[in-house]
Amino acid sequence: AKEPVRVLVTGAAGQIGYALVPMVARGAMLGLNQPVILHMLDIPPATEALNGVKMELVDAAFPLLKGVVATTDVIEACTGVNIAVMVGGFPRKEGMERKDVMSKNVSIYKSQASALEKHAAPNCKVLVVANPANTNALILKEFAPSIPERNITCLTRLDHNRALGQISERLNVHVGDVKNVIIWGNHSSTQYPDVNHASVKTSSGDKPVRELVGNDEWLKGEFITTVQQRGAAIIKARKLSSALSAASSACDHIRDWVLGTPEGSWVSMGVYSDGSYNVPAGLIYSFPITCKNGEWSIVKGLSIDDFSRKKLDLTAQELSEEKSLAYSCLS
Ligand code: NAX
Repeated sequence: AKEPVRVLVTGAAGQIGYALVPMVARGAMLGLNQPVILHMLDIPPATEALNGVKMELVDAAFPLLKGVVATTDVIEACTGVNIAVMVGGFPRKEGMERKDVMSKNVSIYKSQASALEKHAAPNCKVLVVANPANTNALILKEFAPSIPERNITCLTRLDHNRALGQISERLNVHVGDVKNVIIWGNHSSTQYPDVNHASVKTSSGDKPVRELVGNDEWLKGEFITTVQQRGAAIIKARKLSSALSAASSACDHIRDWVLGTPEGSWVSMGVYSDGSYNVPAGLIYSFPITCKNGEWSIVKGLSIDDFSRKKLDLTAQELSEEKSLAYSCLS
């Protein structure tokens, strides 16, 4: 039998946590033949709620779930974990300054970085979900210097999946037949959802999305803003932010990273920039990514037109500003 993989979920008593832990326990993240041990971390005010989630995990009698650690102790939570999904963070509340929210998250990610560095399993893979996701991941990277930078990523797969969903609805094709959209940049409203290299599988081969849609005005306008603002639309409808789609996309992100992307297709992941596509090195930026043998690589050599170039630069600019703001919170 396979050894269980230890999966940490921080913020596990929250909304996304509640949707995510049963998916992990059912094999949606690591496969249907991979046993798991869940490590759930939250903060002391959420202790009771966290224990409630643990009770439900026991009650669900998941065959793949070999153990549950539910704790408010960061070290206990991080010890021996192979995968860390960082969902816990400080939310922006009405009337708060950006800098105050940043400062709270910088201190959370700084201390959790140290705990992961000291106590996680070697080669632990980290996915940051909590906002500001790219910059939280960057802080985590800076304060866990012995964790290889290729092991620290942030979630833009939800935005990627939203883009696939919009194309599928527009063309009335199955979402599984749409591939190779790209989310560039920040998980924020400056992100650039790009369909210039996307295609749809048809009975007569793959066809470019741009050709099938045949309406550049929609692709350059409403499509982009719908994807950028989808999070706000969900909040308006549900009075709560996206949770099941975020949890499902987090599973997609880790599954593809560990088990590989299908031949000929890529996904979007926030990763440490190496300067590809003239994106400043040293930012956590979302790129088109393929994965193989547990390692990701940036898809190189795609053509970038003038329209796209401006959008790639704009979201990089925002990330550079966030980085400066985060650093100013450290002093
Ligand atoms: P909730 O407020 O429901 O849950 C957050 C949980 O984190 C709470 O239980 C809280 O007690 C816990 N927490 C706070 N500080 C902690 C700490 N220091 N250590 C451990 N746990 C801590 O928020 P939820 O809706 O679950 O969203 C979680 C995060 O995901 C938010 O930051 C949100 O902005 C972000 N999102 C990111 C997305 C992405 O695509 N990257 C999409 C969905 C979501 O908006």
